[in-house]
Amino acid sequence: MATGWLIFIAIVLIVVVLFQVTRTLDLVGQLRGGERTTVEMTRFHAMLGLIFIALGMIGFFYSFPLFSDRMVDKHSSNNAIIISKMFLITLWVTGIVFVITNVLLFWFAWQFRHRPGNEAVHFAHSNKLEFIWTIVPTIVLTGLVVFGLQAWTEIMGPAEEDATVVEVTGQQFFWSSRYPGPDGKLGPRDNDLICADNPLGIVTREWVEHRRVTLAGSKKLNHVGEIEVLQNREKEIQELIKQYTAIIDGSPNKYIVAATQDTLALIEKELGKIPGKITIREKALDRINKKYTEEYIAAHADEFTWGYDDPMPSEVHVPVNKQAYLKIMALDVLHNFYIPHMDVKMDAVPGMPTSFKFTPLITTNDKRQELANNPAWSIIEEGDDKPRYAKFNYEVACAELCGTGHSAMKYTLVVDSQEDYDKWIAAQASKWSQVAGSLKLENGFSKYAPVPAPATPMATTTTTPSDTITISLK
Ligand SMILES: [Cu+2]
Repeated sequence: MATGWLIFIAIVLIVVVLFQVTRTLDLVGQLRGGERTTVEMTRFHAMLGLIFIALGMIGFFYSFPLFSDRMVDKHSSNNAIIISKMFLITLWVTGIVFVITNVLLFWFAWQFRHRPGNEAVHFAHSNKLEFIWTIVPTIVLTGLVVFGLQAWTEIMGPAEEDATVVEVTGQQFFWSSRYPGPDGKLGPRDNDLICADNPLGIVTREWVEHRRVTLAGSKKLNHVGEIEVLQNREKEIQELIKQYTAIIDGSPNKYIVAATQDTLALIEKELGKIPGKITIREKALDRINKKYTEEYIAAHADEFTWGYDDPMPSEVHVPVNKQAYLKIMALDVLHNFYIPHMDVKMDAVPGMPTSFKFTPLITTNDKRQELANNPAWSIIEEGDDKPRYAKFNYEVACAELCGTGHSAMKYTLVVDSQEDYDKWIAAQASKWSQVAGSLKLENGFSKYAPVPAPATPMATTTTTPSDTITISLK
């Protein structure tokens, strides 16, 4: 640190000295007058330019080996290799152009400096020059774009047949993941079916009926739907407004009046929002009723069973050295699924599924072993019993500012050996089939019976938590 400051101060002093020398020469020249001084000054300045570019170039090339260890981490995925290859190609091309143009710039200033009898050539236009400086960059840039497109398709193109498919969904402020179960198929999703019990809106016969019941209510199940709850709340507030207004008009106590006015303002605000909430639910119910007719359900009977066996684990696991294909979605605002170690980053956009693929090259365990050699990772932090490397995990971070909880929106990626992965996914699937089994229809529709919860008029988003369905709420 101290050396850095010393070098900085030395450079500043050299600049000051040069400035003073120039000024002195200038003043001496003014005293002497005439052409000789101009020639000397120009020569001096052109020389400074040459020194500048020479030192600059030495510094430029010296910095590469000096900082190379800080530039790229050891590659943890094939994407890192693809991207750093592209980066190196671009660096070489632009580096060569940079060196040639800058050396020429200062060399020309030296070579063609003012000298007595030296006349500059003037020409207004040259087709040949225009042609050269249009064609050469065009060819070079086209080449770079083609390399870029190649890298793009390698990361974004269709996945291999046997790739591990994972669906991740971002919402304020967490990630959830879903795997195709033993049937190898991810169940379809529908945002209209999203409720507290079915946070991803997975489409099965039961979830469709569940959402109908939670929206419209059911006499048979003794359950009041969300729409009715809201309507009741609306009436309740209107009644309260009358009572509060009477208090405000009639009370002689100014403190009671003020407090009542505050409460009144709050419930009026709530009342203002209710019609919008009702409309959203009515529209969703309308779409559900129009779409999921008995004929539609019968025609898609197969598809509607895919969702039963899809495990939704609390972290993403993928096997090493095998392609992983990630389907990315968002439920509310823009998020971004970013795994720094794997060099993958993708926006999660509501209403527009995105995807990418990558092949992890080193398991989490091997990465820990690798980090054990790094002094910074070998320390045991206060309050811990293990060194840092033992707790290393590939971290997924939301890379799109998405609200107040953005910084906490993290997730874990575990790269397993094929053997470990097979065990893990089998355990997930069997765990899931036990709970999801209770969702399946046994003797037709009547088997489905959400346990009705007493409707609470204060709650505006009441759903029916039921023994058979809350399992998806992990
Ligand atoms: Cu986010």
